[in-house]
Amino acid sequence: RPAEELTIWEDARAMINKARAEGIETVHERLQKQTPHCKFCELGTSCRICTMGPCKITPKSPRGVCGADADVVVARNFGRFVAGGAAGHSDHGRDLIEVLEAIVEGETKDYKITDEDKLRRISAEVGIETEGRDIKDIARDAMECFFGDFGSRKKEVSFLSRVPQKRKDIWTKLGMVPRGVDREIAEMMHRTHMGCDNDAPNTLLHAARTSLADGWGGSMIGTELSDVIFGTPTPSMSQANLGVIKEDKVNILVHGHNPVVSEMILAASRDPEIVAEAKAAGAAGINIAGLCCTGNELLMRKGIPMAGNHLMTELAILTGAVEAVVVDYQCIMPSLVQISSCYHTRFIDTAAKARFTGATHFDIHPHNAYEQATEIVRLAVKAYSERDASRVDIPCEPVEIMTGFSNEAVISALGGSLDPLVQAIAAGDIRGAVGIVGCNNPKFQQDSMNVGLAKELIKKDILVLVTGCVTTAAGKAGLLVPDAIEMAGPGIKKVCGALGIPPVLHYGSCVDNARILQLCAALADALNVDISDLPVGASSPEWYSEKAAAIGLYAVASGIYTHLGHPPNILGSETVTNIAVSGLEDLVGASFVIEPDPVKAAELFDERIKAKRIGLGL
Ligand code: BF8
Repeated sequence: RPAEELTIWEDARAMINKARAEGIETVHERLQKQTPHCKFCELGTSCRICTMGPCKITPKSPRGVCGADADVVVARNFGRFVAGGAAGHSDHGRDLIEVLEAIVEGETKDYKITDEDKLRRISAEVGIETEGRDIKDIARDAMECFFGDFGSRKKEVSFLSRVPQKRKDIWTKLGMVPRGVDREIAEMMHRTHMGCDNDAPNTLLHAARTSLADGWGGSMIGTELSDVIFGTPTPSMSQANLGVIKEDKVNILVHGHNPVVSEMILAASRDPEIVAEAKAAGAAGINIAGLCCTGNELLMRKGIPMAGNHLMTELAILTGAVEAVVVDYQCIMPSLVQISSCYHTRFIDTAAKARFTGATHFDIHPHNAYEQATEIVRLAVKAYSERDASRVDIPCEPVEIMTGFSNEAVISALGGSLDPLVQAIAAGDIRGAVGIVGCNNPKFQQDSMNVGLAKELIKKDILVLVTGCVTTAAGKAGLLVPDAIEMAGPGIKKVCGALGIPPVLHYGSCVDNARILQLCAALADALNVDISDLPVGASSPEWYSEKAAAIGLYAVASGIYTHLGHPPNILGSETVTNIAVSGLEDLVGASFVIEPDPVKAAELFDERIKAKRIGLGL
């Protein structure tokens, strides 16, 4: 298919065409070779859970060898899918606790507690005594508390202290209170073993519980401790698109999710000795740019520019100007190793749990992180001399973006409380808010829905918050700058114009969706209602990953109406599908809605928000 059909972006089109001219395969060619996909897998009706099978459910053979019908098979598959996503986010969160542990135990000089106030604040929230105590003692208690949230000895994860009582009551009634992160994930694996949970609705309730352990547990811990260790984001300006890669500099792209590695690469790139080495090699300096969520982490806290989102990761290397891609984990296509090998690009992996055949491995831990990072940056400097100038093509100039909207930053911009936001919502200037989050998926024209939906919503005076890969999409579309109010309705224009902020706010990485959960909880408390009563929604238009499914489900289970651009692989069960798109509404006050057209999706949000505003008497 022509590049114009695959993506809305000029920089991506140029690189797709370059790949084709150079005979380099990308995700788009591989998708074509994999199409048509297995129908049973698409419907969720193939089962590979035991060796009496594998089975597929058909009209002629409506039960697997064990006797499971389509409902059970689909629910089991979906449950494990969500558990995979919850595990990814939460294991990331655990890595932050381990860094905090290394700080507390004096095992690292490379990391420190940067935001002591935040550590005191979140510790108090989870019941730790903070008054008059040394910060290291508080940190030790926080570390123990959060490690405990992963285990089996608690009745609920600690940040449930942030959940409105009405919501907690719903979860208690449904047996959905998340007790421990690892516990819910392990129990999901247990329940979906042959011969356990053979009742689809019951399996789905536990899938929801597992996702809540992610959103209010693993992800929230990840976000909050990242702020404690690396600083709580404040608004700043940066740039996005492939134009952030600089022809005259040593370019290092950081890719993956956890700021633990990328922050060290950034620090090492500023080491005067290494910068001098880069200059001696003929470069004007060292340039760090982000991809995907670790890019979001550096963008939020340090204003580091964003080279691209998920479907830009292969294409960024095709500029021919990337000396090194340094990865931690998640959403890193293994194809990046092959594409790097077509150029002088060094592909470096850093996590024992995410090794890539053909990569150069650096084993990064809290005690050696900075020293390893300096070696990595030096490798990139060395690679610079091997760059083939005739193959370099940086196809555009970067666009400006505003970033750094943590809840703390928003509250401070509002003068110290959420009241002005509540008033703007009550007055109807801001009619509601929708978080647009998640991925790219080569099954869709890249970013057409991510951008299309954001544009439609702000026109309707619905504030948009973006995280994950939607960030770069919104940024490239010019939506992340204060001037973008010109594309918004009159109410948003008035409120965001007065505050000097964009109508689309960058709220961070995918684990940072926990920030949006916290904001919703605070708004519900301010209005003395449940989260499901708020005029808010969530959307993941172009999602692909297990993590996005976990996010979608914890949003719904938290009472937030959630739109997806395409369904998960559940359509083979009417029972499961009906629960997802309507049954959950009765149980948790929100459900999923599937709509591939961004204009129609915006209309659905509009109707929902209208109804919720009427419900609140607005
Ligand atoms: O966690 S948005 S493609 S990079 S899964 Fe992955 Fe999706 Fe991007 Fe971040 Ni989130």
